[in-house]
Amino acid sequence: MATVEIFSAEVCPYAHRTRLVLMHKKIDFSLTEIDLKNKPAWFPDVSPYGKVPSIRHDGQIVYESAVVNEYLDEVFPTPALMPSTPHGRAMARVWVDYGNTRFNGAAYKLLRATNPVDQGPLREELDACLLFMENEGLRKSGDGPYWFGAEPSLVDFSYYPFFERFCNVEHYRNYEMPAGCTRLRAWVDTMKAMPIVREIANPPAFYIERAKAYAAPAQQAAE
Ligand SMILES: N[C@@H](CCC(=O)N[C@@H](CS)C(=O)NCC(=O)O)C(=O)O
Repeated sequence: MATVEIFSAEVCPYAHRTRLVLMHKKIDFSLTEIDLKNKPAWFPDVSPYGKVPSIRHDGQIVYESAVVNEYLDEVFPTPALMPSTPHGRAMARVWVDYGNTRFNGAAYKLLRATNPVDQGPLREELDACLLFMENEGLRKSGDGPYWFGAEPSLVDFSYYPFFERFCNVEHYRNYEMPAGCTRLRAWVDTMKAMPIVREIANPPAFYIERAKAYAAPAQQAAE
């Protein structure tokens, strides 16, 4: 039996985060794909919130991707995915939180806004989030190519899945990252080139098709 079981869904960026952490650390794991539209009756036993990802390790369940990833980093300490100083770790948690509470929401709100009148302020909100990540994050945290310098961290694996899905706002909202986000663009390229990222990456068409139901419901109804 594998050391860790992950309950996952291919489409889910949060599960994608944890899959990358498991792979980067070369943890022996098995993956159970959950159909989120038809969850198995036993799913609440392994995921009390009813969401992916969750993991089972040593007979115990851990859920919420940010918590799962820190748990994995603690239990399987090499290669370390948190900075070595208390302040570095605090900042890593700030950036994971920024993704969860601000950036991810801004991107999804724009994608879900089918009314063009609503889209203007949401574009500005997403611009502001990306510029904040560029200027307060990448430009202040080191020379790259990863978020905190030469080695990847939990911050890199927490953000990357949302950038693999960035094609959705580009496709459905004709959105472009602000021109000033040069470090962010270079960071995306660095992440996309990682062998583990490439191993499980999906092409833009995979995400664009799955986002259609909420990003372009009229288009879907017409088909
Ligand atoms: N805060 C959670 C979010 C996880 C999440 O929203 N997962 C979605 C799929 S992307 C899910 O399982 N949704 C099923 C549901 O809510 O019924 C985490 O970081 O793990």
